[in-house]
Amino acid sequence: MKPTGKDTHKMNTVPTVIVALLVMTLAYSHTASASIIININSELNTIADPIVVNLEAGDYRVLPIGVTDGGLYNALNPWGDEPNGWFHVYSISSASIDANQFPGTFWENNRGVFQNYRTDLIALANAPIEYFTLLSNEDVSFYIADGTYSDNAGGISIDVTVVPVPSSVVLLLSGMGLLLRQKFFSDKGITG
Ligand SMILES: [Ca+2]
Repeated sequence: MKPTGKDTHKMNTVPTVIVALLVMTLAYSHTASASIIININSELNTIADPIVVNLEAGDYRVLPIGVTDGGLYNALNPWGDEPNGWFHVYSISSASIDANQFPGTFWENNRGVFQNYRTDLIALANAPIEYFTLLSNEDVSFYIADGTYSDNAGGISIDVTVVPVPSSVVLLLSGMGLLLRQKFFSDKGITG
C-alpha cells in the first residue's frame, strides 16, 4: 500500500492549530473581562461633575446599552418632557481624548448623533458604537455637555470594553501561517 504522506501532515498540524486557537481564546477572554457599564445621569453628570474611571492604556469600544441590557437609561431628553426630544449623545474626555471639538459650545461637544427621536428607545436603536484610544493609564471622564442641566430627563448607559489590539492578532495569525507553512514544507521534504 502507498504511504499516505498527506494524512501524516494533517495529524501533525492539528495540535499546532489547537494550541494557536487556545492562545487566541485566552488572550481575548483576558482582555474582554475588562468590561464596565457606565450610567451617565443627564442632570447630575455635568461637565463639572463627570463620572471618572481610571482605565489602562488601550483601544476601547463603547457600546450603547438600554435598561433591558442592564443599564439605568435608554436615552436623554435635554428639554425634559419634550415629546420629540430624545437623543443619544454624551461626552468622553481624558488626557488622550480631546472632547472639545467645537470650543465655545456645549451640546455640540457631545459625541453621537445630533438627531432627536420620538422616544428614548428609538434614540437608543439609532445610537452608534463609538471607539477611543488611551495612550497611557488615565482618568477618563464621562458626562453630558449641556448649558442647562435642570431641564434634562433620562441619561445614557454605555458598556465600555477594552478590545484586543488588532496588531497583536495580526501577528498571531501571521505566526500561525508561518508555522503551518514550515510544517507543510518539512512534511513534504521541500526546502527553501
Ligand atoms: Ca438641557
